[in-house]
Amino acid sequence: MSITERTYIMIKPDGVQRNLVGKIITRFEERGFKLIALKLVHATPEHLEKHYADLKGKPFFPGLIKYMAAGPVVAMVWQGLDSVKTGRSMLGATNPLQSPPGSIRGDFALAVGRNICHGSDSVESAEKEIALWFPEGIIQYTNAQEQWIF
Ligand code: RTP
Repeated sequence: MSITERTYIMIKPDGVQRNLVGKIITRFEERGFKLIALKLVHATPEHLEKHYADLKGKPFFPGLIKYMAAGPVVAMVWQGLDSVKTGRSMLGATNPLQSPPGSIRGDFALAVGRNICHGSDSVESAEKEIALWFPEGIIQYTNAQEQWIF
C-alpha cells in the first residue's frame, strides 16, 4: 500500500448519460484521492473486449460489450493511499442491489447490467487498464501540500 497507488476508474455510458459524472468525481476528490488522468472516450467493441478479456465466454459478455459501446465513458486514473481497494468499496458491489447506501452504486444504480461505474480489482489490473486506456501516458504534476494532506 502506498500513497502513489493508482487505480483505473471508469464512468460507464449510463453514468455519463444520467449526468452523474460530477457527483462521482466529487466523491473521489472529497475522499482525498488525486486525479491524474481523465478523458471522455467512445470506445470500440474491440477495445472493450480487451478491457473485459477475463469475462469472454460469460453469457452476459455480448450484452456487456454492447452496453459499454453505447456511448462515451469517462476514463480516469486516481492516485492515493490504498486507491484500488478503497475505490472498489466506494463503488459498492457489482450488483447495485447488494451495494450499501453511501456507495456510488448503492446510491445511484439498481441493475447489475447498468451499474454506472468500473474500478480496477487489483494493483496489477489497474496497471494493465491504465496502459490500455491511456497509451499516451499520464501527465505528472505536484501538489505543494500533498505529502501531508490526504
Ligand atoms: P467492473 O469490472 O465493471 O468494475 O465490475 P466488477 O469487477 O464489479 O464485476 P465483473 O464480474 O468484472 O463484471 C464486469 C461487469 O459486467 C457486468 N455484469 N453483468 N450477470 C450479469 O448480467 C452481469 N454480471 C456482470 C457488470 O456491468 C459488471 O460491472
